[in-house]
Parts: sequence; structure tokens; C-alpha cells
Amino acid sequence: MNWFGVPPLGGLEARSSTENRLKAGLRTASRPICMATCVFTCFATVAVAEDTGLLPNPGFEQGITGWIYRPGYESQVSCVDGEGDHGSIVELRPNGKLLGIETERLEIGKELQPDQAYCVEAQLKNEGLRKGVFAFSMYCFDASGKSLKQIAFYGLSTHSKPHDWKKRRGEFGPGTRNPLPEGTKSVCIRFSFYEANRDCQGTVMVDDVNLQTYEPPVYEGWPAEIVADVGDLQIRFESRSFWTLYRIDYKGDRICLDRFGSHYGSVASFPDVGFIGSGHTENENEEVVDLKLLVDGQPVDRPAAKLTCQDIRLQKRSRIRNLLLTTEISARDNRIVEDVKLSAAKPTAVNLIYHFMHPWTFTATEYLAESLDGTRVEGTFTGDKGQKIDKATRWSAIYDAPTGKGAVTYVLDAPTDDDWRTRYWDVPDVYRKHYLATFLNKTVPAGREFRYRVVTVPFESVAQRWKDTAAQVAVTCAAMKGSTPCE
Ligand SMILES: [Ca+2]
Repeated sequence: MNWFGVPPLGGLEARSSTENRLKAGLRTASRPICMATCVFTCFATVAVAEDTGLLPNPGFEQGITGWIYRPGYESQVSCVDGEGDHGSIVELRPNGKLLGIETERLEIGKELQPDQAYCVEAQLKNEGLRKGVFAFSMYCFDASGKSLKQIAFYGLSTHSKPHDWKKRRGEFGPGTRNPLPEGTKSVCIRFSFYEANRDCQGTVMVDDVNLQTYEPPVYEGWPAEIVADVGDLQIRFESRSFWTLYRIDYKGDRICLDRFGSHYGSVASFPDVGFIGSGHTENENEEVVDLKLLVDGQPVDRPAAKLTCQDIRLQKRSRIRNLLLTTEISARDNRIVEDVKLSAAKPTAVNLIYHFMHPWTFTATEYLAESLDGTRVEGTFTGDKGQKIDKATRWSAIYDAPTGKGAVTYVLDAPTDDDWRTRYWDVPDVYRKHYLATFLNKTVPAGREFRYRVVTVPFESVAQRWKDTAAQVAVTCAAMKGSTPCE
């Protein structure tokens, strides 16, 4: 089960916060944890990093002072020596019952400020779950203490491979992907297990739970989003994903989703880490180095949140670990061109890199593609969670019968010596998500620039003729091959 909404190598996606709401939080009992009930070993002899965060006992060096069982028993929680630099850690072992530990309530206006964003990090070690699920999350409460929302940062299931210590992180508050719901008066940080019959089995260790203020990536004078009407297109650029596309509407119909968690742009999956880039903030943030916007050819220092133009270009330089990306997204003449130049500051092993993610609507019914040798690949979307096409293409297209609209994605540039693939991930009730997948289980070498460029062109067609229409659109795109976008 894809419990956290992230496919094994899927670029994806926490879905909506509601869909993603985790069930690891039955709130049936509350009792303060007494230090004396924990098992202490020799952690006092280990040097531990200075506490700079907002939680009083982030590294469990004072046992689990400041943490509350909700629900749980002393026998399920041990503070033990974590070896190395860990000092004391907390070992959670539900032993066939529910278990949750959480911080005392952090009140908005006291410990936390309403206009401030925060980042919470934790070191986690998964020794394996045999039954149920585990979540690193937070809860938001109203003035009466009623839970308004659970926000999940990291999840484990019985399918998750055991792993050594890993840092996992999340953000909340204004300007982040997790604004607090209206009426939130307090929050807590939580680690919990859930199983439908309350039979949770497994062991997870936790250390260094650090809560700090966080400054979301705001660019001076820039709004949090830019919605642009460009001909028959309406597109949206989103700050929380470090400035990617986040909507494609065509002639008033949404053909590509605007649902936070269904990311666009480029993302890399690193061995033993996971995804970094675009809206994936669970491991590390993409670092935006430079950002520019040109509207009808003119640089705009302080863009409006909503504008109408003939030509818009967003130019970005960013860094994902040792990968450097120069990205331009431009829209004009009812076409969207996305151009990425990728280089590595030093050889960088990856599971894969996705460029040009497009979360097309899940009502899309059919696909069609022309592979590099000229053969056609076509079929219907059935919601089987398969990766359709999965080979290099000159172009590919989707068709959404309910709206009578579709879109062609024509590959203008891609390295000829890499086994890159066009994929559409067919996820029912979520999306038909397009990816250009590269560097499958490879190392990106240093000293070379890799260029990827696609043009996406929406079209309208009756169902019977859509494939001819798409093929005609592709012919018009072929003329752009070899052209260099204006700088
Ligand atoms: Ca510790």
C-alpha cells in the first residue's frame, strides 16, 4: 500500500491533506510520561549537540520529559543509549497495542507565533513494522482542544524497508505547504502507531526532534503565486514548490491539476534519501539561487499575483544537492515550453530524475505516443497504477473525453545517449501523471551539461478524431526542434 501517497519511485505526491490524513492518531488516553519509568542507560556520558530549538528536550537527554502518551504505556517506550553521537534516544515498541507520544501543546501566541512559519525535524530509525503503520506528524487543535487536522511528515508501513537513522522534516505555518487550519490555537508534534484492530507491532526509534522557526522561500517583492492568463491558457506559478508550474487551464477547463502535492517541475530521487526538488520538502528543500520573470519580454521585479499577457517566462537557477538546474518555463501562442539544463558539481548517484512532471486530470481517458523509431504506442487509461508507454518518445499525448480536450507533449531536446523514458502514471481518482524519467539508477557525471526541453500544446477535438488532431499538433511542434528559446 502506498500509504504516504508516495509511490516507490513515483515523484509524488502527498495528495490532498484530507486524503493524506493518517490514522495513526487515536486519541484515547493521555498521561504524562514519568522519567522514572523509562529505562535509562549511559547516555549521560555522550556529548550531545547544543539545544537550539523550541522543544525543551529534543534529544531525549532528559528521558521523555515534555512528552505525553496518547495513548500508551510505560512498557512500550524506552529511553536507551543510541550509540555514536545520539546520546539517549527513545525506542517505541507498541507490543500489540496502540501507541502515540507527543509534545505538550504548543500554544499559538505563546510558544508559537501566528505569523511565523516553523520547521520540525526528527531523526528516525525503522527496525521494521510487522503490523500497522507509523507516522511522524503534528496535530492542530482549536480553543476547546478539539483536533482540527493531522499533518503528516513521514510514514512507515509494513512494506517500508527497515532503515538506519534518517532525518525527516516538515514545515508548517504561513507560506508553507501546511498552513494551519483556521481556528488553530495549539499544536503538538507526534510519533504514533495505528492498526485497525489496535494490534500495532514493530519498533521505531526517535531522536533529535527539533522545532525551529523557518523562513519560507519568499522572494522580495514577489507574491506567493502568480496566475497568468496567456491566450487561451491560464497557468499558475507556485512558490511553495520553489517556483514551478502548478496549473494548466485551457479554454476554461482544467486539464492539468492544481492540487498541492501533485507536483510539476523537476525532482531527483537519491539512494537512501528519497525525493528532493519541486514540492518535495520531506527530506531537504530545493535551493533557489536565482529567479527572474519576464512579461511580454520585459523583466518584472515585482510581479502581480494575477496578470494577463501574451508571453511569460519564468527563469530559475536552483540546486538540489550537487545537481544544478537552469530552468525556463515560458508560455505564449497557447504553448508551454519547459527547458532544463542539468549539470552536477560532482558525480552524483541517483535512483532517477524526473523532469516536466504534469499531473493531468484523472478523467483523461486515452494516450498516444510516437516512439523514436516512429512506431505508435497507444491505449486507454484504466486506473491500474501502471506506468504507460515507458520508452523514449518523440511526442506523447493524453485525451480527456469529458472535456473534449487533450495535450501533446513534444520532446524538443533530450540527451541521445541516456535511457530516458516518457511515462504516464495511471493512478485512479488521482491523476494521469506525465514524467520524463532520466538517469535510471545511474550517476550524473560532473563536467557535462544535459539539456531537456519539451513543448506542451493543448488541443480540442471530438473523441473520434483526437488522435489525428494530436498527430497534427505534433507536426507543428516538430518545427520548433532545434530552435533556441530567446534568452
Ligand atoms: Ca539523543
